[in-house]
Amino acid sequence: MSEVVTRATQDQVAIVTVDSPPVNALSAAVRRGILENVNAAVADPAVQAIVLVCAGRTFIAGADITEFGKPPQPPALNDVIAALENSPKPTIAAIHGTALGGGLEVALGCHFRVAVKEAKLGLPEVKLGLLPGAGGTQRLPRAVGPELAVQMIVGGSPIGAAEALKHGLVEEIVENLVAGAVAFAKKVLAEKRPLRRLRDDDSKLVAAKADRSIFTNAVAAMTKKARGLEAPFACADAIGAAIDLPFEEGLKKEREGFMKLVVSDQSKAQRYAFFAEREAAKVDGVPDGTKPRAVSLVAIIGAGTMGGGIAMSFANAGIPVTLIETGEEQLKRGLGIMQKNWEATAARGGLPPDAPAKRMALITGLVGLENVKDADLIIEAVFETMAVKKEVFTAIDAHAKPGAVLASNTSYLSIDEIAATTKRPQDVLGMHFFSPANVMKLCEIVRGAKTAPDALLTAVSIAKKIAKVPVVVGVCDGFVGNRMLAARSKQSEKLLFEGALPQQVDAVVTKFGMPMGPFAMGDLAGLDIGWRSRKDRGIKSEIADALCEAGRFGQKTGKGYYKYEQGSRAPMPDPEVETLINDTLAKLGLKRRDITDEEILERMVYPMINEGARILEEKIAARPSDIDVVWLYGYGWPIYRGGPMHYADSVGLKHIAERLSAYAKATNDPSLEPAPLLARLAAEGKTFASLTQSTKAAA
Ligand code: T1G
Repeated sequence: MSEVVTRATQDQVAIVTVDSPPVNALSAAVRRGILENVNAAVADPAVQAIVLVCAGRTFIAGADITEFGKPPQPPALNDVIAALENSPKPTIAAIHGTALGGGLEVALGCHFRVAVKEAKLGLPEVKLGLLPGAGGTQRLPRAVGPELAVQMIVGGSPIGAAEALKHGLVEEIVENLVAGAVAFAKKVLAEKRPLRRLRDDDSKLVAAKADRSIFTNAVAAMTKKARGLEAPFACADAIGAAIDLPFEEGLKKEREGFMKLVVSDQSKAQRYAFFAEREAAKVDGVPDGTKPRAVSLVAIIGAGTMGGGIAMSFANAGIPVTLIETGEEQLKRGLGIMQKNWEATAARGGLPPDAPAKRMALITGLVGLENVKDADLIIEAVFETMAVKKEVFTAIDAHAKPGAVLASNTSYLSIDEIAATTKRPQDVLGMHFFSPANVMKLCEIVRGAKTAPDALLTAVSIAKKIAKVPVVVGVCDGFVGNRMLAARSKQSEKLLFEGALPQQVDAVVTKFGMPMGPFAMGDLAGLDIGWRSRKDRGIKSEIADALCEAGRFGQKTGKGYYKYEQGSRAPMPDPEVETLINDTLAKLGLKRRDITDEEILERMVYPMINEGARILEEKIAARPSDIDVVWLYGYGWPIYRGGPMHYADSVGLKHIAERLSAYAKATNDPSLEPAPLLARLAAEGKTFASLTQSTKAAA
């Protein structure tokens, strides 16, 4: 019999327990175990009802994603579900933790579901570029109605037990999981309740069959933000089949949709991103047994845009914050913005009405750096110059308690140089958040030369606690993300000098799937910032300089690379800019040439990949997938392309190396020559992913 699924009978109720850590995923062994034990319980005359429950921290969290792409092993999940649904004895799923994907589909195959109040139920397959492939698109609409089914399947977010009860997805909330489920089973038997096979119950589809707009409106609302993605629309089609077709035909449609997506590049990229995010949190070079330090109070220095956003992230996670500013006025302004942000979210229904007050209560605003004295973690988010950083770190070094972790939110500067101003460089590191810090998920954790392993683990674990995605990076100018962005910005500027227009470059980049192109981004950030720093450093960028000399600083002046209508952030191409570019090039004696979209895309992406290879050579990033996680969660890289390094492997490193060499010669820019690592992998016909595979194989 199965090792991962066991069965015990209690009071005529067979309790089938899945125990396959970490998340009871539906591996072949688990599927076999459930099927064997359900069949045995059905055949056992001493059994009147069957409860399916899981050991460990959660109910089944889905199919085993690591099995995708491999030859399928029996039994098929649909056969396991059919055994539960066709059982002549009541089958009850007892849910705790997260019933997700195939796990919820198994529960939907049961006649009844009960859950503890903390449980979450969802079909997140769309986040893996898939659709629920074991009846979820046919049974969930029958359980909760098409509207909520569309939200849950096309959106991919789970619902809580209370909402599941309200919509009839679960029959009862139980205090104690197993005892509650057994009591529920006894009630079903005592009341001779008819066994509810969702496949036979179209009652919740009637309204949508009569008025399809119930369904199409829900789909329209949920696919508004699905630009470039295939799975959300395939999910909607499958749910549509539940409304239009008999169950078995709908199931067939679902299967066709699933089989198409599971082999798609998009799903491969999204599954890669799932594991990449989890790999990123595993820090190399930390001795086994190293424990993170306890953090119960955080001090944040600076209540500006970044400091305020960071403070909100901690309060959102229930962690108290001391917010420190140089004066009452700055403090008041910072606290005011945080309150307004929370109130706006609550007004949109994104937070319970009392949340803003509760979260504000976790923030203590104080003036004076001495107020860092009780904090376990101190995050500095002040003006981005080394002089100011050193002044602040000298002060917090004097006041902070022993064992506190000192973090800088710098996005460029050397953590080693900052750490050297303190007597405790082992406690210093970078925690680089992205704006808006209360929204963006990425946190680059910058490991200094002297950073202690437990300090590092403290930053990684606290970042996860505040729902950030931590990636550990080394010290260099711009760390991983901004360093690669600089390589792209250099090319976007050169393309203008060679003949492209801002709107052409931005159109190529957004068509590729990025949220915004380099020139619209420049206008958003403000062109005057780069202009002032160029002037400070005595360097020129003739086109950008000419724009600024003409007062075109971007959105803030209503004109930059684009023009903006009053109150609008929509970039509109401006013929004045083309004239300005032509005049500037004429003065420099440069001629414009036609540049293809293909060349623009390659020169926007390949130099970044090349820089990524250098970052790996220098061990600034531990693995290619870490670089991808940085771009996915910090720069809006389209999830269905998996990240720059994964994308490079899908294009082929040989082609990329050849194109880079060609551009290096054509534009007389040696920095475009392929990095040694890229050149080697290309020559050996290998991929970036092979680097991690060989490391894992060696381990
Ligand atoms: N398959 C394989 N491994 C999984 C897994 C899964 N479904 N879910 C998690 N893991 C591994 C994960 O890689 C990590 O491993 C460890 O478990 C802990 O995970 C037919 C097609 C459940 C909410 O999309 O959302 O069903 O890094 O770090 O933060 O229709 O894991 O320790 O080696 O994330 O507590 C649908 C995916 C699948 C849910 C727990 N299901 N999982 O979060 O832990 S497709 C999902 C999660 C499907 C059917 C279809 C989360 C979690 P390692 P963790 P966590």
